[in-house]
Amino acid sequence: MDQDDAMLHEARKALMQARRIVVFTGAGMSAESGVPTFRDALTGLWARFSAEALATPEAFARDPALVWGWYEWRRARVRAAQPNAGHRAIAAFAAHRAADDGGCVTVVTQNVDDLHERAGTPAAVHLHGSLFAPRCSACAAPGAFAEADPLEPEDGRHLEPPHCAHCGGTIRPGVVWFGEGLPEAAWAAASAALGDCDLVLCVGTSALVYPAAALPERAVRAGALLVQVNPGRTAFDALARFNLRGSAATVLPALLCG
Ligand code: BV8
Repeated sequence: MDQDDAMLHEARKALMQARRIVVFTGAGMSAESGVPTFRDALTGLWARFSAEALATPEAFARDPALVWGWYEWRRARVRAAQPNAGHRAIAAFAAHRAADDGGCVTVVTQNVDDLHERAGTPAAVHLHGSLFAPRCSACAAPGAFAEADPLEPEDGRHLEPPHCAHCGGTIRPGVVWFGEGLPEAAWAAASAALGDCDLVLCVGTSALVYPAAALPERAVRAGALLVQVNPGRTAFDALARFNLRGSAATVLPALLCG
């Protein structure tokens, strides 16, 4: 058994012994579904911008059509994508645990796609919102998309956002932009789950964005064990008991369903 297999085997034992597990995911979780990671989503029209520059209330105020076009391009990519074997392994593992009362599994994600839900994880906690929950930037009323199925050109386009049926305000994406606070309910649910877990499984995150990245840190300080799945190095490497260097769709089925 080579070293990687030995580590996978030990990580699996730790998962089997854990009772309260949180799966904490980032953009890498959806990469093998064809959804570009946050920084990779800067192609075509947006290639000259930084993600942090586009995903801000200031950018939307300055050029709503540029930002709305970016989010409709990303929504089109997600609608064309399918959950991968990693998403499905998490959903199956959680269902299995719930069925044989082997403890609870909570999924907390930084992703704004709906691939956890489409894989069968109904109650994923979205810390940074969703691409599928537009709202009015003036009265916060839920908004509607002009097209249910956006057909966005490969290189993107400027696209005027729709207007609110109630107050005529500009509809904005239902995501959390840099400089904005996280949704209170999601933050409370994630803090409670990570504050009380005995194992956190971090998948496909660079662990650079706060306050989200502080949650697994806090869990480890409270005694939880951190298992990481990522082909690259991240800010969580030093915190992790097991660093499984591989992709979500290849490692998670072996780790959770092997
Ligand atoms: C706030 C939604 C105040 C929008 C997102 C403390 C220290 C430093 C900075 C700050 C701090 N506190 C606050 C800040 C500022 C800022 C911040 O963190 N900046 C960073 C960049 C330094 N935080 C904020 O602004 C937050 N708000 O603080 O508000 C406030 C408080 C109260 C009241 C009012 C105001 C808001 C942050 C949320 C921003 N929104 N998303 C959108 O999606 O458009 S963040 C967005 O970027 C994602 O949601 C995600 O969180 C992040 C991207 O990170 P990852 O998901 O990790 O993805 P990344 O591309 O970086 O890495 C991919 C990883 O996957 C890599 O490791 C790679 O190796 C791996 N990988 C690749 N392929 C695979 C894989 N892994 C597995 N399998 C594969 N196949």
